[in-house]
Amino acid sequence: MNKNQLHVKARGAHPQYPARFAVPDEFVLLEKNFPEYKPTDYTAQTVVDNDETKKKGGWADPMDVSLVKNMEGRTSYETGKLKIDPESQKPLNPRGRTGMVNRGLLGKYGPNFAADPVVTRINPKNKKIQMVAIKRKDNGEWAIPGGMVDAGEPVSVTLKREFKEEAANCPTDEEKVEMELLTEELFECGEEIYKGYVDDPRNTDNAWMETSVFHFHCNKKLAEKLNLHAGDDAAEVKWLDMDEENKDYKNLYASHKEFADKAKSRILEKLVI
Ligand code: RP5
Repeated sequence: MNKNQLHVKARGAHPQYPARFAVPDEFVLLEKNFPEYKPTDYTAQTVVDNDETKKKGGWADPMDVSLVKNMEGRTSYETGKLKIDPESQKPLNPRGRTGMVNRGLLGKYGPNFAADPVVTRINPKNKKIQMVAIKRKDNGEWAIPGGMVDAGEPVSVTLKREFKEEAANCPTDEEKVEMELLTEELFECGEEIYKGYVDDPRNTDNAWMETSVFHFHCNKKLAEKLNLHAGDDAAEVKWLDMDEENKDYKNLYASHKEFADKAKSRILEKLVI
Protein backbone atom coordinates (compact mmCIF):
# COMPACT_ATOMS: atom_id res chain seq x y z
CA MET A 1 0.00 0.00 0.00
CA ASN A 2 1.54 3.27 -0.94
CA LYS A 3 1.87 5.72 1.93
CA ASN A 4 -0.67 8.23 0.56
CA GLN A 5 -3.40 5.65 0.10
CA LEU A 6 -6.22 5.71 2.66
CA HIS A 7 -7.06 2.35 4.18
CA VAL A 8 -10.54 1.16 3.21
CA LYS A 9 -10.95 -2.47 4.28
CA ALA A 10 -9.67 -1.55 7.77
CA ARG A 11 -12.78 0.65 8.06
CA GLY A 12 -15.12 -2.00 6.66
CA ALA A 13 -17.04 -4.96 8.01
CA HIS A 14 -15.64 -8.25 9.31
CA PRO A 15 -17.96 -11.25 9.91
CA GLN A 16 -16.72 -11.67 13.51
CA TYR A 17 -16.69 -7.97 14.45
CA PRO A 18 -19.38 -5.66 15.80
CA ALA A 19 -20.12 -2.64 13.59
CA ARG A 20 -17.36 -0.03 13.49
CA PHE A 21 -17.94 3.67 14.03
CA ALA A 22 -18.19 5.11 10.51
CA VAL A 23 -15.07 7.05 9.47
CA PRO A 24 -15.53 9.14 6.31
CA ASP A 25 -12.46 9.52 4.05
CA GLU A 26 -11.81 13.08 5.17
CA PHE A 27 -11.44 12.02 8.84
CA VAL A 28 -9.18 8.98 8.43
CA LEU A 29 -5.91 10.78 9.13
CA LEU A 30 -5.27 11.51 12.80
CA GLU A 31 -4.11 15.07 12.06
CA LYS A 32 -7.69 15.87 11.11
CA ASN A 33 -9.75 16.85 14.16
CA PHE A 34 -12.81 14.57 14.55
CA PRO A 35 -14.47 15.44 17.90
CA GLU A 36 -17.54 13.25 17.16
CA TYR A 37 -15.35 10.14 16.88
CA LYS A 38 -16.64 7.36 19.20
CA PRO A 39 -14.90 4.18 18.06
CA THR A 40 -16.31 0.77 18.95
CA ASP A 41 -14.26 -0.92 21.67
CA TYR A 42 -13.69 -4.58 20.77
CA THR A 43 -11.21 -7.32 21.62
CA ALA A 44 -12.27 -10.86 20.65
CA GLN A 45 -12.64 -13.44 23.44
CA THR A 46 -10.03 -15.68 21.78
CA VAL A 47 -7.47 -12.86 22.18
CA VAL A 48 -8.35 -12.49 25.87
CA ASP A 49 -8.14 -16.29 26.33
CA ASN A 50 -4.66 -16.40 24.76
CA ASP A 51 -3.05 -13.83 27.05
CA GLU A 52 0.58 -14.98 27.09
CA THR A 53 1.05 -13.80 30.67
CA LYS A 54 -1.71 -16.17 31.81
CA LYS A 55 -1.66 -19.07 29.36
CA LYS A 56 1.29 -21.26 28.37
CA GLY A 57 1.63 -21.00 24.59
CA GLY A 58 -0.64 -17.95 24.47
CA TRP A 59 -0.05 -15.68 21.46
CA ALA A 60 -1.66 -12.46 22.67
CA ASP A 61 -0.59 -9.46 24.76
CA PRO A 62 -2.32 -8.95 28.11
CA MET A 63 -5.31 -6.57 28.02
CA ASP A 64 -3.49 -4.07 30.25
CA VAL A 65 -1.00 -2.47 27.88
CA SER A 66 1.26 -1.42 30.78
CA LEU A 67 1.96 -5.15 31.37
CA VAL A 68 3.25 -5.71 27.82
CA LYS A 69 6.97 -6.46 28.01
CA ASN A 70 9.23 -4.23 25.93
CA MET A 71 6.38 -2.25 24.34
CA GLU A 72 8.86 0.63 23.76
CA GLY A 73 11.07 -1.74 21.76
CA ARG A 74 8.34 -2.56 19.21
CA THR A 75 8.81 -1.05 15.76
CA SER A 76 6.80 -0.82 12.56
CA TYR A 77 7.96 -1.51 8.98
CA GLU A 78 6.13 1.71 8.13
CA THR A 79 7.25 4.22 10.70
CA GLY A 80 10.04 2.64 12.74
CA LYS A 81 9.14 3.93 16.19
CA LEU A 82 5.45 3.56 17.11
CA LYS A 83 3.24 6.54 17.81
CA ILE A 84 1.63 6.15 21.25
CA ASP A 85 -1.74 7.62 22.23
CA PRO A 86 -0.97 9.81 25.28
CA GLU A 87 -4.36 9.01 26.84
CA SER A 88 -4.63 5.22 26.49
CA GLN A 89 -0.86 4.58 26.17
CA LYS A 90 -1.70 2.24 23.27
CA PRO A 91 0.04 2.37 19.86
CA LEU A 92 -1.77 4.28 17.12
CA ASN A 93 -2.42 2.87 13.64
CA PRO A 94 -0.02 4.71 11.26
CA ARG A 95 -2.74 4.88 8.57
CA GLY A 96 -5.26 6.54 10.88
CA ARG A 97 -8.75 5.82 12.21
CA THR A 98 -10.55 2.51 11.70
CA GLY A 99 -13.71 3.06 13.76
CA MET A 100 -12.55 0.53 16.39
CA VAL A 101 -10.20 0.60 19.39
CA ASN A 102 -8.31 -2.20 21.16
CA ARG A 103 -7.36 -5.33 19.21
CA GLY A 104 -10.33 -7.06 17.57
CA LEU A 105 -8.92 -10.45 16.55
CA LEU A 106 -5.27 -9.38 16.55
CA GLY A 107 -3.02 -10.57 19.36
CA LYS A 108 -0.49 -7.75 19.57
CA TYR A 109 -0.84 -4.07 20.29
CA GLY A 110 0.81 -2.28 17.36
CA PRO A 111 2.00 -4.19 14.29
CA ASN A 112 1.14 -7.89 13.90
CA PHE A 113 3.64 -9.33 11.44
CA ALA A 114 2.82 -11.69 8.57
CA ALA A 115 4.68 -13.09 5.57
CA ASP A 116 3.08 -13.64 2.15
CA PRO A 117 4.44 -15.84 -0.67
CA VAL A 118 3.07 -14.95 -4.11
CA VAL A 119 3.71 -18.15 -6.07
CA THR A 120 3.12 -17.76 -9.80
CA ARG A 121 3.34 -19.90 -12.93
CA ILE A 122 2.55 -19.80 -16.60
CA ASN A 123 -0.20 -22.36 -17.05
CA PRO A 124 1.41 -25.03 -19.27
CA LYS A 125 -1.92 -25.63 -21.07
CA ASN A 126 -3.15 -22.12 -21.95
CA LYS A 127 -0.12 -19.89 -21.10
CA LYS A 128 -2.13 -17.75 -18.66
CA ILE A 129 -0.32 -16.16 -15.73
CA GLN A 130 -1.62 -17.75 -12.53
CA MET A 131 -0.96 -17.57 -8.80
CA VAL A 132 -1.59 -19.94 -5.93
CA ALA A 133 -4.60 -18.70 -3.98
CA ILE A 134 -6.45 -20.08 -0.98
CA LYS A 135 -10.04 -19.42 0.05
CA ARG A 136 -10.02 -18.06 3.61
CA LYS A 137 -12.32 -19.72 6.09
CA ASP A 138 -13.09 -16.52 8.01
CA ASN A 139 -14.68 -14.46 5.23
CA GLY A 140 -14.63 -16.70 2.14
CA GLU A 141 -12.32 -14.39 0.16
CA TRP A 142 -9.47 -15.64 -2.03
CA ALA A 143 -6.02 -14.75 -0.68
CA ILE A 144 -2.27 -15.31 -0.90
CA PRO A 145 -1.42 -18.33 1.30
CA GLY A 146 0.41 -16.22 3.89
CA GLY A 147 0.31 -16.21 7.66
CA MET A 148 1.61 -14.83 10.91
CA VAL A 149 5.32 -14.85 11.69
CA ASP A 150 5.82 -16.89 14.89
CA ALA A 151 7.89 -15.32 17.67
CA GLY A 152 11.57 -15.42 16.71
CA GLU A 153 10.88 -17.08 13.33
CA PRO A 154 12.78 -15.82 10.26
CA VAL A 155 10.44 -14.59 7.50
CA SER A 156 11.97 -17.10 5.04
CA VAL A 157 10.80 -19.93 7.31
CA THR A 158 7.29 -18.48 7.71
CA LEU A 159 6.87 -18.16 3.93
CA LYS A 160 7.62 -21.83 3.32
CA ARG A 161 5.75 -23.09 6.39
CA GLU A 162 2.57 -21.19 5.57
CA PHE A 163 2.67 -22.22 1.91
CA LYS A 164 3.03 -25.88 2.83
CA GLU A 165 0.37 -25.74 5.58
CA GLU A 166 -2.24 -23.92 3.51
CA ALA A 167 -1.66 -24.95 -0.10
CA ALA A 168 0.55 -28.04 -0.19
CA ASN A 169 -0.96 -30.32 2.43
CA CYS A 170 -0.43 -33.61 0.53
CA PRO A 171 -2.54 -36.63 1.52
CA THR A 172 0.06 -39.40 1.09
CA ASP A 173 3.63 -39.79 2.37
CA GLU A 174 4.93 -40.28 -1.16
CA GLU A 175 3.34 -37.03 -2.35
CA LYS A 176 4.61 -35.27 0.78
CA VAL A 177 8.22 -36.22 -0.04
CA GLU A 178 7.87 -35.00 -3.62
CA MET A 179 6.20 -31.77 -2.50
CA GLU A 180 9.00 -31.15 -0.02
CA LEU A 181 11.58 -31.29 -2.83
CA LEU A 182 9.48 -29.09 -5.11
CA THR A 183 8.90 -26.41 -2.48
CA GLU A 184 12.60 -26.42 -1.52
CA GLU A 185 13.45 -25.71 -5.15
CA LEU A 186 10.70 -23.12 -5.56
CA PHE A 187 11.60 -21.16 -2.44
CA GLU A 188 15.30 -21.06 -3.26
CA CYS A 189 15.06 -17.81 -5.19
CA GLY A 190 12.41 -15.28 -4.43
CA GLU A 191 12.38 -11.51 -4.37
CA GLU A 192 10.84 -9.22 -1.80
CA ILE A 193 8.24 -7.08 -3.58
CA TYR A 194 6.59 -5.31 -0.62
CA LYS A 195 7.16 -4.64 3.06
CA GLY A 196 4.71 -2.58 5.09
CA TYR A 197 1.10 -2.01 6.15
CA VAL A 198 -1.76 -4.29 5.07
CA ASP A 199 -5.27 -2.88 4.66
CA ASP A 200 -6.71 -5.85 6.57
CA PRO A 201 -10.37 -5.99 7.71
CA ARG A 202 -9.19 -7.01 11.22
CA ASN A 203 -7.15 -3.83 11.83
CA THR A 204 -8.06 -1.43 14.59
CA ASP A 205 -6.76 1.92 15.84
CA ASN A 206 -4.36 0.08 18.19
CA ALA A 207 -3.48 -3.16 16.34
CA TRP A 208 -2.83 -3.73 12.65
CA MET A 209 -1.25 -6.10 10.11
CA GLU A 210 2.11 -5.55 8.45
CA THR A 211 3.76 -7.98 6.05
CA SER A 212 6.73 -8.86 3.87
CA VAL A 213 5.66 -10.16 0.48
CA PHE A 214 7.96 -12.36 -1.61
CA HIS A 215 7.47 -13.43 -5.20
CA PHE A 216 8.43 -16.96 -6.30
CA HIS A 217 7.98 -17.94 -9.94
CA CYS A 218 7.76 -21.60 -10.96
CA ASN A 219 9.96 -22.81 -13.79
CA LYS A 220 8.36 -25.00 -16.48
CA LYS A 221 8.94 -28.25 -14.58
CA LEU A 222 7.53 -26.87 -11.33
CA ALA A 223 4.59 -25.31 -13.17
CA GLU A 224 3.56 -28.77 -14.33
CA LYS A 225 4.28 -30.66 -11.15
CA LEU A 226 3.08 -28.43 -8.33
CA ASN A 227 -0.21 -30.02 -7.29
CA LEU A 228 -2.15 -28.05 -4.72
CA HIS A 229 -3.92 -29.44 -1.65
CA ALA A 230 -5.78 -27.20 0.83
CA GLY A 231 -4.64 -27.39 4.47
CA ASP A 232 -6.64 -26.90 7.68
CA ASP A 233 -6.64 -23.10 7.57
CA ALA A 234 -7.96 -22.93 4.00
CA ALA A 235 -11.35 -23.93 2.64
CA GLU A 236 -9.97 -24.38 -0.92
CA VAL A 237 -6.82 -23.84 -2.94
CA LYS A 238 -6.37 -23.25 -6.67
CA TRP A 239 -4.24 -21.81 -9.43
CA LEU A 240 -5.99 -18.46 -9.92
CA ASP A 241 -5.91 -16.63 -13.26
CA MET A 242 -4.35 -13.22 -12.68
CA ASP A 243 -6.80 -11.48 -15.04
CA GLU A 244 -8.65 -8.25 -14.40
CA GLU A 245 -11.82 -9.99 -15.69
CA ASN A 246 -11.52 -12.65 -13.00
CA LYS A 247 -13.58 -11.45 -10.01
CA ASP A 248 -11.71 -13.69 -7.54
CA TYR A 249 -8.48 -11.95 -8.60
CA LYS A 250 -9.98 -8.45 -8.55
CA ASN A 251 -11.43 -9.00 -5.08
CA LEU A 252 -8.45 -10.64 -3.39
CA TYR A 253 -8.36 -10.35 0.43
CA ALA A 254 -7.03 -7.19 2.15
CA SER A 255 -4.24 -5.60 0.03
CA HIS A 256 -3.41 -8.87 -1.73
CA LYS A 257 -4.51 -7.67 -5.19
CA GLU A 258 -1.94 -4.91 -5.00
CA PHE A 259 0.79 -7.39 -3.96
CA ALA A 260 -0.20 -9.85 -6.70
CA ASP A 261 -0.14 -7.05 -9.30
CA LYS A 262 3.47 -6.33 -8.34
CA ALA A 263 4.37 -9.98 -8.95
CA LYS A 264 2.53 -9.93 -12.28
CA SER A 265 4.39 -6.81 -13.42
CA ARG A 266 7.65 -8.49 -12.45
CA ILE A 267 6.79 -11.47 -14.66
CA LEU A 268 5.83 -9.25 -17.56
CA GLU A 269 8.93 -7.06 -17.24
CA LYS A 270 11.66 -9.47 -16.30
CA LEU A 271 10.75 -13.07 -16.94
CA VAL A 272 10.40 -14.75 -20.28
CA ILE A 273 6.97 -16.28 -20.80
C1 RP5 B 1 -2.97 -10.53 5.98
O1 RP5 B 1 -3.33 -11.54 6.88
C2 RP5 B 1 -1.54 -10.86 5.60
O2 RP5 B 1 -1.23 -10.30 4.34
C3 RP5 B 1 -1.51 -12.37 5.63
O3 RP5 B 1 -1.85 -12.90 4.37
C4 RP5 B 1 -2.65 -12.74 6.60
C5 RP5 B 1 -2.14 -13.36 7.88
O4 RP5 B 1 -3.20 -13.66 8.75
P1 RP5 B 1 -3.81 -15.12 8.88
O5 RP5 B 1 -4.00 -15.66 7.48
O6 RP5 B 1 -2.78 -15.93 9.60
O7 RP5 B 1 -5.09 -14.96 9.57
O8 RP5 B 1 -3.08 -9.28 6.55
